[in-house]
Amino acid sequence: MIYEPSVSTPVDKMKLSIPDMSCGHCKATVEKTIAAVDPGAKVAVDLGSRTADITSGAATEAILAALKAEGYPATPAA
Ligand SMILES: [Cu+2]
Repeated sequence: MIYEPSVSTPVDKMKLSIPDMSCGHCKATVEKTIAAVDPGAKVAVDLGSRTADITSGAATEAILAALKAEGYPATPAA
């Protein structure tokens, strides 16, 4: 049986490269910023590779704009 979660908004997975993220404080700021855009977003920050895996119904552009405003310019990572 195929499990199909029922969601009211389209949810996308995205991976972002956030090169200016270097410590736990940055990680917290990035998580807080993304939560401000989409409180339901799931965020997994990897400080080692300076990337974040995000599952969110928010537009990628909205998240990128919010991160840039907080001082963490990000780009979609492959
Ligand atoms: Cu930091």
